[in-house]
Amino acid sequence: MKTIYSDDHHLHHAAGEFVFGDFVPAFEKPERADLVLGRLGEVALGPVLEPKIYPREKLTRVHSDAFVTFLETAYDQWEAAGRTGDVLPFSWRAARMRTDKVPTHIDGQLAVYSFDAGAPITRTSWQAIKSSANVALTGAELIEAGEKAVFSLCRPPGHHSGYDYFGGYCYINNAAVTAQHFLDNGAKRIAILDIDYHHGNGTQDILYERSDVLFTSIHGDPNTEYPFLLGYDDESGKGEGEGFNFNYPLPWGSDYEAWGAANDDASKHIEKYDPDFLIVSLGVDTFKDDPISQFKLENDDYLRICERIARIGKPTLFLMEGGYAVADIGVNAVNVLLGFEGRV
Ligand code: Q9C
Ligand code: ZN
Repeated sequence: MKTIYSDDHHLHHAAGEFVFGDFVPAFEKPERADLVLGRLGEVALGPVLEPKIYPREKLTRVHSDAFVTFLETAYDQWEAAGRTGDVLPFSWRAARMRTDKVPTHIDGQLAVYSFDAGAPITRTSWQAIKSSANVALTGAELIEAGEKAVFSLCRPPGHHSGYDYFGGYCYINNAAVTAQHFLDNGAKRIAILDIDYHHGNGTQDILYERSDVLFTSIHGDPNTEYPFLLGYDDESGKGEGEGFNFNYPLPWGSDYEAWGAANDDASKHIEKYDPDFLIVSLGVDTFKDDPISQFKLENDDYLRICERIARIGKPTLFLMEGGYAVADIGVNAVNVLLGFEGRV
C-alpha cells in the first residue's frame, strides 16, 4: 500500500490546549505523524510519496469561501490585534445569536467560525492545513488511478471541521474534500466510515442533506463524550440525505466486541449502498491507553478491524484522523493497514 506524507505537518505545532480546565501541552502534536511514518518504515508497508499541490477551489467545494478566507488570515489578524502566541477563541455563537454580520474583530470572527478552544492556529498552521488536504487529495487521485488502497497520513486531522467552523484539532475536512473530489471526477456514490473515537460531526454537518455520500461513524456516545452535541443514533440525514447517515454511539469502556459489532453493521450499510469508493476516517484514539478517550481496544484488535472493511471490496482511501497514545500510535494505525492487506 502506498502512503502519502509531507513533512509540512511540522509547521502546525501548537503550544498547548485547554483540557478539563487546565492549559496543557497539545495532544495533537507533530510526533504523532512522525511515529506513524516510522512504523510504516519498520513494516515496509510500501512507498511513501510526496503530495501534489491542489487549488483553493478544492477546499471551497465543501467549506464556505468566507471560512477558508478566515483560516488563511486568522494568524495575521491575531498578530495585528497585538496578540502573541497561538490563536485561540474565547467566546462562541450560541443558538439564536447572529452570524449574518461577521465581526471585523478577530475575536468576533473566532466566535463565528469555531466551536471550541481545542484547535489553536499558529503562524505557520495554514501551510500545514493546506498540505494535509493535499495529502488527502493525492491519495484520492491514486485511488482513481486504480490503487486498491492508499494511506494518506494527514496531519492536522479534519473530521470535526464543518462547512464553516473549525475545532477539535481540525480545520479543513479532508474526508469531505476527498469525497467531493471523487464526485467531481464522475463518481456516483462515496461512502465514509469514520472510526475515530470521536463523532465526525464536521463530516456529518457537510454531508447531512446529501444522498451521494453515505456517512457512518462509530464513536463515544455524545451523552458523555466530545463533541457532545452531535452523533446520536437518531441522526439519519435530512431531505435528500434522509437514510444516508448512520451513527453508532457506544458507551465509555466499550471493547472490541461492542466496537466490532457496530463496524459490522456499518459495513453492511456500506455494502448495500455499493459506493464507487470508500473513505476511512482512521483514528486510533479508540485505544485503551488513549489519554483523552474511553474505549478499550488493544493493539491486536487493530489488525482485525480491516478483516471486515476489506470484505466490503471497494477501493479504500485511509485518512489519518486522531489518536493520542503516542507510544502505540504507530503500531495501532499501521496494524489497521496491515489488516487490510491481510498481513496479520
Ligand atoms: N479541550 C480528534 O480526535 N478536546 N479530535 C477534548 C477539551 C477535543 C479530538 C478536551 C478532542 C478532539 C481528531
Ligand atoms: Zn478523535
